[in-house]
Amino acid sequence: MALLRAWTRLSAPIHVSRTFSTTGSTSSWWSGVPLGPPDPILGITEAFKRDENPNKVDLGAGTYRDDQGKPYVLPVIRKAEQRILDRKMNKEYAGIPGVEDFRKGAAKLAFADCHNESLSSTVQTLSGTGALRIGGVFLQRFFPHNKVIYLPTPSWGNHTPIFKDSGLEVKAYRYYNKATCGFDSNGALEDLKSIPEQSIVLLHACAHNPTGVDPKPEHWQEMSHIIKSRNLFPFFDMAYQGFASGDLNRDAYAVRLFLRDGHQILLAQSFAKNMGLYGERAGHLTVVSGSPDEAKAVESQLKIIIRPMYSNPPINGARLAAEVLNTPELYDQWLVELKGMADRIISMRTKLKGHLEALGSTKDWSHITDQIGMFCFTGLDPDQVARIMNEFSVYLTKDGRISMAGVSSKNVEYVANAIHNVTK
Ligand code: IK2
Repeated sequence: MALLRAWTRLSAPIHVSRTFSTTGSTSSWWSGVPLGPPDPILGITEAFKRDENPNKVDLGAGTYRDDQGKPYVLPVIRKAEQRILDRKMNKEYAGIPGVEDFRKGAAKLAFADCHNESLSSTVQTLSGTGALRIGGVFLQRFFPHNKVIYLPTPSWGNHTPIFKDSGLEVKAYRYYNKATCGFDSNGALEDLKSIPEQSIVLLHACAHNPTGVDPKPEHWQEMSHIIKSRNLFPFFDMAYQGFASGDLNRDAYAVRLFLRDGHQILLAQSFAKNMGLYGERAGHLTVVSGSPDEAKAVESQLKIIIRPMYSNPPINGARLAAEVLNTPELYDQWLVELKGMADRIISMRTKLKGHLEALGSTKDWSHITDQIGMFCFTGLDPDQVARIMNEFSVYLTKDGRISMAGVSSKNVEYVANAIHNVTK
């Protein structure tokens, strides 16, 4: 009690000092701070929470739900958690580049036999976002040419702020064809051919967010060729390995192709979706160099970037992921559970399209099943999005993106009916 009284006395002047007189009027240090807009993706979840309609459906944020609509912790993660607990490990700092077993496992998962360890600098990051940000700052400091990054149109909404805040200039290349709801291969290839040489190009390795539209292998081959011959630098964002097709190797096709074609790349990985480690923030960044000495220098600079930002990364998520990646029995179990998540999403795509057709929709919904991964770019325009939210309490992003992971056996018919009503 005495301590509390002392604290109250001590803290009082601090509070008073925040309100002060400048030009005769009372002001605050923060009176000039403008109110920012809500996050375009996470703001949807907030609106969903406020809605009292019992039939409401949240298809905004990209987080996996089971068929009961519940958040899903993979049983293999529970098992890994128990094994780690049983070991009674200490809580020491991991060191600036993070948990070593995790870094080794993450690089192997992405690159398989295309991996030359002595040429790679790797660091554990604060999930995929952190990998993009550390990579962005590294490019801003050390990319020897145009500090401009070209993003596909559209791209994940956070890419532009991440790279702008990293100090890069952000430009765009064509990617999505609105007319076909598919990949704009002509537009993308044409733009890649005209981007100024020695610029940076961001590529979604698989399960493109927000469109769900991926280039075919032959498109990737052509893109790799153009990017090489035009002396562009590829930065891969791989947030969905295994989550797109259910097959880790298939989803890593583009990354491995580029390595085999002799590109030096940057790769951002996230374990949020494929291991369900969202809030654990387990991510990874690799920079591929031209020689082992270069790789050492690059790693030293990555550490210099990280140290004043957050010093070193959290250990729990990385330990969990490492346990799964490096224990054969757990790894095999993970493959099954990962495929289970991918297959449930694929089956919801088929059901959603089927219900729309059964309701008599005359529109072509084949893009729902052609697209891949967590998201479906429905083609709903902003008015239709506003209507489906207001009239049916189905929440999605303004660009018409729905998270297929939020569609379940229980709500798929309701969602189809809502889409049909606003599009007929
Ligand atoms: N890169 C891409 C392309 C992503 O989609 C994400 C995750 N986005 O998920 C939220 C949403 O779009 O609704 C990331 C990177 C980074 O995710 P994290 O930082 O959680 O690993």
